Amino acid sequence: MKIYFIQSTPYYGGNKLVKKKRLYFVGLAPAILASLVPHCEFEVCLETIDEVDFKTDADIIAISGMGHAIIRSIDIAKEFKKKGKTVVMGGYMASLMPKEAKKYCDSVIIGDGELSFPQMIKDYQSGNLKPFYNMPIKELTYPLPKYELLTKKKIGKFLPVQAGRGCPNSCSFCSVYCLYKNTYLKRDVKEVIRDIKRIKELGYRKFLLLDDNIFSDIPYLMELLEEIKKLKMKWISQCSISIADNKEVLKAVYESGCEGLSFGLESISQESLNSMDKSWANVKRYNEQIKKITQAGIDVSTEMVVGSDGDTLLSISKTADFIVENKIVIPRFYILTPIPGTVFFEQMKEQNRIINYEIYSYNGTSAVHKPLNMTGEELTNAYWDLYKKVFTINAILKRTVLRKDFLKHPLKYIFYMYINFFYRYQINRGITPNII
Ligand code: B12
Repeated sequence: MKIYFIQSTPYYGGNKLVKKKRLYFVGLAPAILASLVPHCEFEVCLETIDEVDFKTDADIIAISGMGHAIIRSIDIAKEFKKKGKTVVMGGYMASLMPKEAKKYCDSVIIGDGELSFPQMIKDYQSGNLKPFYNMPIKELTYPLPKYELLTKKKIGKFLPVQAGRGCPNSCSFCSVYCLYKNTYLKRDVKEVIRDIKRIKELGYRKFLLLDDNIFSDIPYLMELLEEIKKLKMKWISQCSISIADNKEVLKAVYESGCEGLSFGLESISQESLNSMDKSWANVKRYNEQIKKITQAGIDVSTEMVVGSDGDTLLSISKTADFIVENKIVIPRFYILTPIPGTVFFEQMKEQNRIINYEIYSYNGTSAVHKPLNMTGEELTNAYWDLYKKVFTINAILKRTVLRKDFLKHPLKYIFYMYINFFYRYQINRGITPNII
C-alpha cells in the first residue's frame, strides 16, 4: 500500500508556481503522518522544491495545503481524480473549508490527523472510506516522526519539532483559533526531547520549535528549556511579545540556544488590535518590548497585517518607519484576509463588507474585504508600497548591518541582509515573502 503525500506550493501572478531551490523551513505533517502508518510505503513531495509525479503508482494521494496554496492543492486533486486515483485532503485550509475541499477529493480529514489518518487508511483498505473524518485528539502524543523523509530533500538547516498545538488566545482573524478554539495541547517534555535528540542524531544542529505560543505556559516552557539546554542545539520559534516582560524566561530562552523569535505584532494601531480581539497587546509598549528581547540576545522578526478597522493610509505608511526604527531583521506583512471559517470572515459577511468571494483571490496580497478607512484598491496599493519602503536598499542596510552590535555578530547580520535581499527580489516579482 503506497501513499503519496503532496504539500502544494502557492500560485503567484495568476498561474505561476512559487518554486525555490531550497525550502528553508519545512512542516511536520508528512513526517508524523508517515509514522502513524508504518505498514505503508510513504513518499513525500514538497512542491516548492519537488515536481509532482502525476504518474505515481501510489494507491492514495494525500494532499495538504496552507493558506492560498489550497488553490494549487485543488488543481492537483482534480488532476489525480481525472486519472482515477483516490485522493484525500487535510491540513489547515481543507479543515477550515471541508465541504469545498470534498468537491475535489474522496475524503477530507478535519484537524488533527493522529487518530483519523490511520482510521482513514484502515477504512480505505476495507473499501469503506468515509467522506469526512473529524477526530480531535485529547492528548498530543505521537510516534517518532519519520524525519528521514525530509532530510533527503533540499531543505535548510532546521528540522521541525512540535511542543504545543493550538493557542490560548482568540484573535478573530486567526486560523489556529478557528480550528482549535482555545484548546492548547502540549506534548510531554520527554517526547519533545526524544524528537530533538533524533534530529541531532541525523546531523542537524538547529530546529524550528513549532508552537503557536510557547510563552503561554511558563512552568512547561521552563521545564522544556532546561532539557533543551543540555542538548546544545540552536532553535527558533514564535510567541507573544509579552515574553519581553519576563526577564527570567528571556534569559532561560536565550541560554537554551534560542536565536530568534517571531512575533505577530499585527499592527501599530491599538484600535486595529482591539478590533481583532487582540487587545491584550499594547502598541505603546512595542518599542520597549522589542528592545528588551533584542538586548537578551534574541533576534526579532515580525508578522503584521494591514487593512483592519483602525488602519488608515497614514498608519500603514508609518508602519514602515516603525520597522526601520526598531531594526526588525525579518519583517513580513499580509493584507488582513477574512479566511472562510474564521470569526473575521463571519463579521465581514454580516457587515456586507466582502468585496470578493472568489477564494482564488484570498492570498493575503490583495484586498478582498472593504476596509473602513480606504478602498480595497487603496489598501492593496498601500500594502505593496509598505513592502517596497521596508525593503529599499537603504532600509535593508539600516535594519541588518548598520547597527551598533554589528561587529559582535557580523556573519549573522550579513546572513539577515542576504535574506532581506532575497525578499526584495521576491517583492519586485510580486511575491509576498514568507520564511525562505
Ligand atoms: C512550518 C510552516 C510553514 C513552512 C513550511 C511550509 C511547507 N510547504 O512545508 C513555511 C515557512 C515555508 C510556510 C509557508 C506558508 N505558510 Co505556513 N506554517 C508553518 C507552521 C509554522 C507549522 C506547520 C506544521 O508543521 N505544523 C505541525 C503539524 C503537525 O500540524 P499540521 O500541519 O496542522 O498537520 C496536522 C494536521 O493538520 C493533519 N494534516 C496536515 N496536512 C494533512 C494532509 C492530509 C492528507 C491529512 C490526511 C492530514 C493532514 O495532520 C497533522 C497531524 O495532526 C504553521 C503553524 C501551525 N500552527 O501549524 C504555519 C501555517 C500552517 N502556515 C500558514 C500560511 C498561511 C502559510 C503561507 C500561505 C504564508 C504566506 N502567506 O506565504 C505559506 C504557504 C507556503 C506553502 N508552500 O504552502 C497558516 C495556514 C492558515 C490557513 N488557513 O491555511 C499557518 C497555520 C500559520 C498561521 N497561524 O496562520 N509555513
